[in-house]
Amino acid sequence: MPVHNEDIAAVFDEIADLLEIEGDNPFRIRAYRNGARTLRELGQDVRTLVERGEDITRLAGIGKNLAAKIHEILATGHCRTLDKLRRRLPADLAELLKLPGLGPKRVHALFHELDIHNHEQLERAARDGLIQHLPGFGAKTEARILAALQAHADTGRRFKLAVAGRYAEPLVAYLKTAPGVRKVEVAGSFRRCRETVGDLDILVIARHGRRVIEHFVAYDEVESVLSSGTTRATVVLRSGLQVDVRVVAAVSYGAALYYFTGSRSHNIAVRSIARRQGLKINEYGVFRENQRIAGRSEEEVFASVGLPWIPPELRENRGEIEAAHAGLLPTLVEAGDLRGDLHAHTNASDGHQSIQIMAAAARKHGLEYLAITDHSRRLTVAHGLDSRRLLAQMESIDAFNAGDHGITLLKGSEVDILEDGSLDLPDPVLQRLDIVIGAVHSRFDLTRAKQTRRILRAMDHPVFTLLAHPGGRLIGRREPYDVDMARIIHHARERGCFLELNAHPDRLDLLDTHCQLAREEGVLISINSDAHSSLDFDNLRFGIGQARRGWLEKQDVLNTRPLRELRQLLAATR
Ligand code: DGT
Ligand code: CA
Ligand code: CA
Repeated sequence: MPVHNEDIAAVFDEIADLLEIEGDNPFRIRAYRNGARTLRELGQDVRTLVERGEDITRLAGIGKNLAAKIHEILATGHCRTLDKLRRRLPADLAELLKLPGLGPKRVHALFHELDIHNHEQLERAARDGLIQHLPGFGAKTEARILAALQAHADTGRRFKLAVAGRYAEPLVAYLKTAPGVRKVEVAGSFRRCRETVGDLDILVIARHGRRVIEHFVAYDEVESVLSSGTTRATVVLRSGLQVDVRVVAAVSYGAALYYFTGSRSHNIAVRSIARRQGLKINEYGVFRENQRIAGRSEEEVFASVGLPWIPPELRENRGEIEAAHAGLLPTLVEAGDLRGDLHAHTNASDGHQSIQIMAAAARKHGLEYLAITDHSRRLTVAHGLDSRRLLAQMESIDAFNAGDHGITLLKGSEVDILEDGSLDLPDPVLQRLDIVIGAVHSRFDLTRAKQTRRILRAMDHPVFTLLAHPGGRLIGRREPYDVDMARIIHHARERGCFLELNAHPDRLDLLDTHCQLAREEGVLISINSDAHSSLDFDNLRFGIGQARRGWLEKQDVLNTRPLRELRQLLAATR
């Protein structure tokens, strides 16, 4: 059975979770998490590297111990350390970690204090009011746990876009090797770049459907076949991801791609326009009476109802049809438009690499400038920088910029916004930076009024440049904090500062709808990688996808500006 990076990363994450629940050494726990992250972000399968005999300990975060475990998992499909941990702890305990708001520390308390190790026991204890009395919990947390259990029961599992991509890519390559296949494309929410996808919808052009379907259901990652016919099949992969494959003829391809790209509500709106024109749209084509008038390409389908082609990311029935009619569709920002990245970490705080290595990687990614923005002192878990260390880093950056490296580094800090809205470094130090990113990393539980006031106050600081990950969510793990985002966007405009769209696939924060709002208000958005390693610049593409969903054009994005212009804009915030 092929083992993917994701499988090994999941093993490492589970080890880290279980160690943390047991209360093990934080450094050991972090080593596993870092290893998992490296694997997830590696551009190729680690299996290939190992097969080629390469030394994988040169990867960031992979030491001797983790390298040995990777070899073990590749060779045996098992990891004895994990097996042992699992035997020591109840089997379903790790499931509790998936509930928003429950980290290993809390699960540790639930397990050791109340002997809770599954959803049912948790729900019973929460209903009985036992949880609010545990140290580190409270009535609010208890209520939130109940709500999370409810939400968990309601929604099936969704996959983060980046994770779904890791399964989609090899599967698409595999389908292309089926007999008679001319084209394979992923439609659905994946093509619309939604932050999470429920299932993959794959379209194939081929003459003989049956052979393609036989090939598909024989894919070695298929766990179960839910349905299978002559032109379509639905399977579940070992990862739990469901995949629909449909084989269509070339004359219908555009219509099928259009139909299965969705969204549902966009399709319905366009179909009613078609109906008014006496046309019928379905996945086989556009028909007048029983005559097919379009269907080969999406452009043809749109043109048949009098519309220009609409980019998939906009197809959410949020005004794109009206805009298309009026000739007012935005020219969406593209990956190649980015000139720099304004949020990156080094090994001075919780990043993995030096300033030099990060700069070289950013340059290789085609960027002209990179802001080094390590954490401030308050974030001790991330080894945040105090004034002295930050000043020393600024000197290294000056020294770097004095050389000729084909990229300019900007001096920055991701400074904690404290509970009262003040910033976690003294003004004289902040004033010497090119860029000050304010970030909320604590007290996510403040009331809406207090959280909003806290952030507005931080933005009022004369050196404040931009607000990091404005909503504070971690997809599938932590809900955004409660805050009046419309007010924050409006305030950014008045104050003349910027908002970040954090491109990390676990964040994708600013939300698409808030990007749209920011654009309407004229607030520039910075699409930032928040890179913690040299591989993370690849994540910028997810930020681009999200920005496109938020209707952003090149001119709406701060870091599409050349350095000179950027400097002027930064200076104007002060
Ligand atoms: P997901 O999978 O939940 O992330 O979201 P989608 O958008 O990929 O939804 P999915 O997989 O259920 O269906 C794929 C596309 O097929 C959907 O975006 C639009 C189209 N579609 C599915 N069912 C219907 C329907 O009942 N009416 C219309 N108009 N389109 C549909
Ligand atoms: Ca889907
Ligand atoms: Ca589907």
